Amino acid sequence: MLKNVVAVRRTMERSVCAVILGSVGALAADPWADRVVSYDPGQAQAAGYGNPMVSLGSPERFTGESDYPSAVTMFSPPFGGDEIVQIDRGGALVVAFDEPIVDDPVHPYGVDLIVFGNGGFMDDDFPNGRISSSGDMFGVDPMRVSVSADGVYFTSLGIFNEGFVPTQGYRDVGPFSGTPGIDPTDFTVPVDPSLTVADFAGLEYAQALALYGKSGGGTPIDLHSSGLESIQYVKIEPVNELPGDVSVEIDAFATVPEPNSCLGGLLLSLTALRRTRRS
Ligand SMILES: [Ca+2]
Ligand SMILES: [Ca+2]
Repeated sequence: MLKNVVAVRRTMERSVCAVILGSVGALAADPWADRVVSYDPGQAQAAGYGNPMVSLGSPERFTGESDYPSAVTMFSPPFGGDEIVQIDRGGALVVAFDEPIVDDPVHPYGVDLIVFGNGGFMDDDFPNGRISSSGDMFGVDPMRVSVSADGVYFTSLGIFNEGFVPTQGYRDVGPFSGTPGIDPTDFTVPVDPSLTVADFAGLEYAQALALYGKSGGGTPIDLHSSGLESIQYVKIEPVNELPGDVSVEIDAFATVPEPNSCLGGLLLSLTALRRTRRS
């Protein structure tokens, strides 16, 4: 439901200042999706949101560079056509990772994969950042997530909420900061998957941030129900059996690194390499 998101953004009246962003380069190994295998935009994908390559690489930490620059926060999700890709009714996006994503029960909360969309909380006290007592959100859409080890046979993990928990790019920025922070969140740390919208309802920004910890949000996904030891392919589809606008927007995919790792992603890839050699 992209239109609502853009509409909300366009009606926001706030100071706009030009920001030149230095790129935040990924360190060493890469926890993000590496290749687009296929993309079918579906029936009525919104113009300007049809580039699946934007789902590769890191989730966004900053958005709206050309018109409404803002740090990505729980109130200010990414909205650019160079940041998110839309999948409408009947469509699908399939991405591949170079390294296997392992179903590892010792991952935090058992979460192995995190999917980032474009959901956000409505600000009940704009621009100070307070979630309404009913937890009103925008951009959140149900999505079907399927996974595969070989790219041929896919197993559905079920339906998840794209956009919940909203992406948070930094721990030290205001709800609509026009400049990036200096304390980035960790997009490979999942939020507690038992969190619901009700847990956020009525919270002030700082209180809601506390529920993230170091996490940058995203939809936390446990691969366990697939029955697969590891996977390398992820498919995202709208829930086509629902009426109305079923479109889904995807910013990025992240893997959760092996625990007890001081170098996080680097060791994740070494582990994957070792497993590959053993098999
Ligand atoms: Ca969405
Ligand atoms: Ca993106």
